[in-house]
Amino acid sequence: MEQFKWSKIEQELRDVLKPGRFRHTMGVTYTACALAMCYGTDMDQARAAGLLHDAAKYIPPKKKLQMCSERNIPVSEAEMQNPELLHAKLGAVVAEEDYGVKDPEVLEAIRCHTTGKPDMSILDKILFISDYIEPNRDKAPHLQEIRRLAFTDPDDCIRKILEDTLSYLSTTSSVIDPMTQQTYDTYLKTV
Ligand code: DGI
Ligand code: FE
Ligand code: FE
Repeated sequence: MEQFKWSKIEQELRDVLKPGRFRHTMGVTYTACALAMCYGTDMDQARAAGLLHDAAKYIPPKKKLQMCSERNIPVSEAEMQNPELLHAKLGAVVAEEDYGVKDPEVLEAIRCHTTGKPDMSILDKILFISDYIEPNRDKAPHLQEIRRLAFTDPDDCIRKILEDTLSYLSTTSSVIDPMTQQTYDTYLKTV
C-alpha cells in the first residue's frame, strides 16, 4: 500500500466537498477502517477508499459525461439517463489522476461503490457497506439490523442493502442500473 499524507487529502476534500458530503466522507472512512479491523484486512486501503469514494460527486453532469468520453470509459444507458451514477467510476479517475492513488484494488472499490458488482473483493464489500451504514446516515429503513450484519455477515448485509435500495428506487422514477439488479441477484444466491 502506497504511503498517503492523510491530513493533506482530508484538507483538500474539505475544500472541494460541501460540508455535509465531507462529514459523510469522514463517516465512511472511519466505518471502513472499523470493518477492516473486524475482518483483518488492510486498513490503509479501506481508509483511502473511504476518503476518496465520493471525490467526483461535485462534478457537473455534463462534465461527467465529457470526462468519460475523453477517457473511453463506457457509459451505460442507465448512466446516460442518470449521470450522477458516474460519480463512482469517475471517483476512481479523480483518485488516480488528482490524488495519485495507484493501488488497483482501492480504485476498483471506488469504481463499484454505488451499484456493487457480482464478484466483490472484501475491500469492495467494506466500502459498499460503509457508504450505507456510516453514522450520519439516518433515512434508510432497517439500519440497526444492517449495521449489525455489517460486522457479522457481510454478504447478508449487502443483500439487505440492495433489497432496500431496489425497493426504494422502485418508488421513484429513477432508472435502475442493470448492475445494481445483477449484484442483488448474485447476493440472493449466496445467502
Ligand atoms: O454517493 P452516496 O450518496 O454517498 O451513495 P451512493 O454512491 O451509494 O449513491 C447513492 C444513491 O445511488 C442512492 O440514492 C441509491 C442510488 N442508486 C444505487 N443504485 C442505483 C441508484 N440509483 C439509480 N438511479 N439506479 C441504480 O441502479
Ligand atoms: Fe457515492
Ligand atoms: Fe458515499
